[in-house]
Amino acid sequence: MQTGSTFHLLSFQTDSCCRQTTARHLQTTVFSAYPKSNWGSDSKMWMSSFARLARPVLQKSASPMVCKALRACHRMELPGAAPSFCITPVHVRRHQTLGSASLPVACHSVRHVRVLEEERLMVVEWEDGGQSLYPFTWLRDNCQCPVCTLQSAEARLLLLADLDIHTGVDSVEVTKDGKVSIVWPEKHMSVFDAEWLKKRCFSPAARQAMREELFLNERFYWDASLRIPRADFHEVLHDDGAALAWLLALRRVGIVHLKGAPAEQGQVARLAERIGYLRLTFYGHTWQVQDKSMANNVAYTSGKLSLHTDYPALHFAPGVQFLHCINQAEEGGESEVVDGFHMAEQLHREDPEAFRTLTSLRIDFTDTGTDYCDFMLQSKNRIIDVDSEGNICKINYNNATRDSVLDVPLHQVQPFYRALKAYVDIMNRPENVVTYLMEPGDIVTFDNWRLLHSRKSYVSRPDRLRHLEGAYLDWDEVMSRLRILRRNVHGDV
Ligand code: OGA
Ligand code: NM2
Ligand code: ZN
Ligand code: ZN
Repeated sequence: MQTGSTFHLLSFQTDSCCRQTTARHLQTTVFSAYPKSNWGSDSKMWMSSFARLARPVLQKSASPMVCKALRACHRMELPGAAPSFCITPVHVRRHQTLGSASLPVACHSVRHVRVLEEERLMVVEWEDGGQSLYPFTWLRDNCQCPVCTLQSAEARLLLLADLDIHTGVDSVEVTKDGKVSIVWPEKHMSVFDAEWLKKRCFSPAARQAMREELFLNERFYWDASLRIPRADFHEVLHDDGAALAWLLALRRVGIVHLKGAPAEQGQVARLAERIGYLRLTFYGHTWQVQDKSMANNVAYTSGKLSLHTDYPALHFAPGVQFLHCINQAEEGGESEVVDGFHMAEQLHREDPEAFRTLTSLRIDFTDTGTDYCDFMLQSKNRIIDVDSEGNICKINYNNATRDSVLDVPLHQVQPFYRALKAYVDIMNRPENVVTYLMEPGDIVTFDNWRLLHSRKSYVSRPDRLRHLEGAYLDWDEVMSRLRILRRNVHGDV
């Protein structure tokens, strides 16, 4: 998968004025913004994005799941506040998927089943005319019977030592209740549910749909025109629909403001408990951002913090960050955020050489001190991390903890600085930066693998000490809660 380029698309808002937007208008906007030459190969992907984007506006054609998530999204708007879940204009990553979150739940019936002996494949022909192929080995490995599966744990009992990876089959048939049954040479029998098989089809499209359903990797890229999604703190704590909308936006947009928390310590821990558990680091279970004497971190001063991700001194930086404003400074202390993935993609387009440098060199970070206990961290991280398919997946950059040890060949030192400057210059452009001022009771929740955040310097007065409380979580736990909420709210996944 190439690293996707972005397309300036459409004005997409879920506020009342935009709900009046007609399908025709949206369609025109979407397609006129999309390079015509790409309509052919990508039109399917594009239509799925279109459906996903347009549905909140159209509502009519939405699946029950999307409708419910939507209703929850609308609840995210606060009375009297500016419409919150607005992304105008949106950059949507070209790598879009057939996200099953927006796919209607279909009923798949088996018309016929047969085997290809030579290839050791079972062929399922579906009522809708499509067909799926399943390797014998995979079918035997995934037998769902109580001997092969511990049903209470939904976990495999069958040992790999007992799996014949060259197995044949004796017979296959469609049962009266529409399932697929297989008799194996050792006379063991497996019965597979049609819907279960369909979801596990090995076609690229089915795999992509499943991947999106499980991991929700589709993202909305944004710039300075983003209106940060908002939700009510207490609603998120007590209402599953609101919590689901919060986490969906956190995943797709990367940042959500929660309003209305009590302006006292302990709230980020409550919020973390809504998900599961928080991520302990050397700065404690939660940590207090204040101007401290003998500060063990530049964050604990009143100075400016340039755009950074937290904790690149760890090889596995925290995926999600909560920052709760308990007290704001009288002067200064404003916050800024940028979409680090979008900025990296822009760098790729403008300066591919710099992009290659930042995605290949492993840069040293360090953090030494005492807090929860004493620590002496060293890490080597790529500032722009890409996965095996070339997709940007994590930003690791804090200029304060970037080590003076720079373990790169001499001739790459200057190119490294040039590349880093190019990336930082792009993210500092006013058209890319969203600025806001946190007020007591606000909690900003954001994707620490994707966003870079900063703070302007502030003036601390003894009677009005600036105080934020922070906590980290990891994406595994957040995604786990998101899947459970989706299942509970929609009951169909
Ligand atoms: C931090 C940080 C932001 C702020 O503590 O890492 O980014 O507004 N703080 O103080
Ligand atoms: N704090 C806020 O990378 C960093 O050191 C970020 C972490 C001190 C927990 C700051
Ligand atoms: Zn079995
Ligand atoms: Zn920070």
